[in-house]
Formats: sequence, structure tokens, C-alpha cells
Amino acid sequence: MRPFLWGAATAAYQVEGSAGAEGRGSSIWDEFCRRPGAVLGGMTGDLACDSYRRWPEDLELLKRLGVGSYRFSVAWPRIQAEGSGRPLQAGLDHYRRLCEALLEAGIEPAATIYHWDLPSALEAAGGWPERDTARRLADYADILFGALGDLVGRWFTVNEPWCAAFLGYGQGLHAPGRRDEGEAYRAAHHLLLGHGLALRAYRARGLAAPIGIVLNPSTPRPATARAEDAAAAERAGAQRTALFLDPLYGRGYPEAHLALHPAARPPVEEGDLELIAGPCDMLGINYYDEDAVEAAPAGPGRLEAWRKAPSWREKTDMGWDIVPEGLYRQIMALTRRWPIGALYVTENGAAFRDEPEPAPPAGGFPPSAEPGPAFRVRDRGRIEYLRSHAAACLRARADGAPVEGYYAWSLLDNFEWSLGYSKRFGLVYVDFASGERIPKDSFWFYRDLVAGQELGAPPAGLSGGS
Ligand code: IFM
Repeated sequence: MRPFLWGAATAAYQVEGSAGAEGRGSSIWDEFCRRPGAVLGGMTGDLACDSYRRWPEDLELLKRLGVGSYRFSVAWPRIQAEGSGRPLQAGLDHYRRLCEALLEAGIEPAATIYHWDLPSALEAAGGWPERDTARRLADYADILFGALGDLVGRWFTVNEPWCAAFLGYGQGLHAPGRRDEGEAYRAAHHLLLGHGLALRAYRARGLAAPIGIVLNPSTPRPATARAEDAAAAERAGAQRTALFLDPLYGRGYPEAHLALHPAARPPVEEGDLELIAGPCDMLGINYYDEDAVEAAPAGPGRLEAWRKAPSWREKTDMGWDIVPEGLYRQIMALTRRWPIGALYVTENGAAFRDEPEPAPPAGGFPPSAEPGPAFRVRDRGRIEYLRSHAAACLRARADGAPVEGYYAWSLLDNFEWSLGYSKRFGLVYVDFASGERIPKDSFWFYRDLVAGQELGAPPAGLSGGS
């Protein structure tokens, strides 16, 4: 069994700030944030956590956490301001510095190539519903493979293509804020195609680090034991799960799902499916919650004929049900249905309303030799969330699922897309006015978990690093 990898994750637009620095171009999120009513309170990622400048501080936090891997994303508009053409050296230098420093600290740099910040120029040319955007993604990815391939220890091509396609082009809740089901399906196909083309470029370079894609599958549970609810649960999850996993694992698009969306077929051209199904070394899944669903009459926007059943579950500040055993179920279900060689939980975490309070004098908290912070955030809810979900993940591993790592979302409180800074997911509290970082109690908990101290004796090969 390979050693288990513990990590922490962020994404460029959510933490970097420095929106106009060093030739960075505009992205669809820069534009969306300026659209009245699109993002809560008109908030933007212009400053965010200021991590583009304060990354050495973030690195210190990662070192104190003891994680083996840091999953960050590269901002495409820092590498190609217009989404094509010659790369910007300053952007490449920035990520090289970050990777080198991570390696020096014994932390694996895990780079996500695309986490939703499409250069505005590409959106102006049609965005993800256009086939050319997939080619642009592969060109950009190849620039990264050339510039950072000797440093990055793990590559993720695209983060959550479902969100980019269906929230961005279908529901209009994310950038670029379009509302057209047909465009969403076209976008989904081109995101997958971009992944496939990037993968081909990667293999052509003969690089050895593992590469894969990150999905946010949904595997809802039937609300009752009735057969129709079981069928509804299956249909409800298909757009987030089979629509992506079937083509990625060489099965083509799921016809039963597409049949429900006759006006929205993915624009498949010859050779696309072979590219999309190019062998990956790993699959990343982001898990936050699990819904209970029941059969319901089909209606506009609910062609799959299901509805969410009311739930008694405790919820996070996002209103999401807390269902740790859902993570276990999901890992088992996915790895039974698709031939997934290695699976990483690339995001898992929870938003809660955190309030810093003055910390007790030295000698109180945290224990051990760590310098005591001036403030403390008692986030018991997040600790329980992380403990139970990490345990679910390890249980799936013990039961034979090929789970090889877990990344907490997120290292820092950050810009939560259309909800701005109102939701805090961090292990570290960020005072957005000053940029100050305050490790929450969950930070110390996660440090101990990574060190093998919190879930009982660490199984053989399970350690903080890689
Ligand atoms: O903040 C996001 C992240 O960018 C993608 N996955 C879900 C997180 C929480 O909503």
C-alpha cells in the first residue's frame, strides 16, 4: 500500500489578490465580480488573502501544519494575459519560486492548472462552449509542463468541470454568468476535451509526476427504501458523476442521462472520446455533503424527476448537510463502478461562523513548543467535521478502496465565489482588512491528525508527509 498523503488546498483567484500585478490579464471572475448583484456585496478577489505577495507566510503555516502536499492553482491570466500567445515570465517565476520553496520545506507542490479563472479574452471569443477554448487550455498547460515540470509533484488539469460548466453557463451563478443549458453541455464537453488534450501534451513530454482531473461527484442516497427513490437518486447524481466519469473511463457519454436533455448534446467530434479517456494516474474528488433525494414529477430544470428530501442533519454555514458516512459511501460507490486506480480527496472541509477571541497568556494554547498566537478561534464544529470525514476516508481505504490522500479545504479563509468573503472554510482565520492570519483550533487539530495523533494509532505507512 502506498503511503497516505495529507495536504491542504487553495485556489488562485480565491487567495492571491494582486489582480493587476506583473501584467496579469483579466479573468471571467474579475468581470463577474463587477456585475451588479452577481457577488454578495459586490466583493471581488482583487486583494483576497494577498497570497501572491504573502505566500512565504502561507508556506510557514504549511510547514507548521506538517502536510506532505500543498494543492494550489495557477492563475491562467498570470501566464497568458489574453489566454494565448507567449507566456509572461513574471507569472512563471512566481510559481517557480513557490514550488522551489515548497520542495525545500519537504512539501510536494500539487498544481491545479485550471480552477475557473478563464482569461476574459477567451470568454469574449465564446468561452467554454467554443471548441477552441479546449485547445487554448492545452497550450497553456503545456507552457506549465515546460516551465514547472521539474518541480511539480502532482498535476490536476481541471477543477470541478461541472461547476465551471453548469454553474457558469447553465445556472449563471458563477462566472461568466450565462444561462443556457445547451451551452453548459457544450462547455462540459470542452472542459473534458481540454483535459484530454492537456494530458496528451503531458505524455508527449515524458514527465513522470502523476496527473489527473478533479471532479465534484454527487452520489445522493435514496430518502427511503422505495425502488423509485433509488432510481431517482441514481438519476439525480448522473449529471455530476456519470456525465464526467463515463467518458473519462472510456464508456462515452451516458445515453440515459443525455436522453433527458435532447437539446443539449455534447458536441463530440471524431477522436474526442479517445482523448478524454486518455489514461490518468489518479482521480481527485471534492466532497462536502450528501443529499437524500426522492422521486418527484419532472419539471423545468428537474428533468431527472427528483427532489431533495428534507433533512434533519446538522448543517454547515453553507447550509450543507454534514454527512461523513456519505464520503465513505461515495468513495466505495465510485471505485466499484469505475476502474479508478488511485483516488485523492482533493477538497473536504466546512464553513462555519468563526470569531477570533483574545488567547490566554502563554502556556495555555496551543500545547507544545508552538509560539502562542494573540488570538484564538474555537472552531469545534470544523474539528468534528474534519475528524469524521478523515476517518470515513481512512475507513474506505481500510476496506480496500484505493484512496491515497486527503486535502483539507482550505488552508486559509478565502473568497468563496458568489458568496464573497462571507463563508470561512479556512484552517487559518484571515482578517481580510489587515491580512493577518490566525491559526484556528482546527489548524492545531489537523497538525496532530497529520502527525498521526488524532485518529488512533496511524496504520502502517500512514504519516504526516508523503
Ligand atoms: O471554494 C470552493 C472551491 O473553489 C471549489 N470546491 C468547493 C469549494 C467550497 O465551495
